[in-house]
Amino acid sequence: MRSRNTLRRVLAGVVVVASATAAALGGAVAASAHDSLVSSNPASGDSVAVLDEVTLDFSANLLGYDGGNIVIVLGPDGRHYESDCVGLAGPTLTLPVALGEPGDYTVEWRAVSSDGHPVSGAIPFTYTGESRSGGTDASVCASAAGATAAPETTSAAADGGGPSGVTIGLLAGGAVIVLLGVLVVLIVRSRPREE
Ligand SMILES: [Cu+2]
Repeated sequence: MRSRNTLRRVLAGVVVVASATAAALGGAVAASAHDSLVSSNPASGDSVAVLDEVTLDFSANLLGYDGGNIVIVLGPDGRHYESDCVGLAGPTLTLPVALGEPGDYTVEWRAVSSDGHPVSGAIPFTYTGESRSGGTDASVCASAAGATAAPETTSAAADGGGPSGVTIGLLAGGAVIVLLGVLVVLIVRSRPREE
């Protein structure tokens, strides 16, 4: 009876600790927000006659994971018009571009928010300048080329990405706590009773 009561008490303690940790984690997650795109050149819907560089300014410094921040520019023909990899400086992403035919272009971007979550979006703009030959079938940047399909999946997962990350974190945290609890129970049970 005695050891069963101890077991019950330990299990109750584990539940309390697990709930408290989950609440604390939830609070911490709610307190931190994803960084958002503050401004860009070109801005959504802009018409530009000259454009050598796309810049995206975010609300906080992005994380510089290798290949984590990706910006591509797709032309009216669906080809790529980046001329180099994207550069990161604090909260700003800069992408050199060489546009081709006049028409509708789209900047597709994905960035790693300062809280570690990916954010993404698309900026449509119109190029009205002179027609030039150019464009490539894939990105000239290796990390962006490897993730050419990424903008679609990430933009779909942009809002779902955060919560699923949180869920995974909570599940992992919960699992660790449960394992610790089981360990404690096993130790308590295996300890010889002296009385
Ligand atoms: Cu976040």
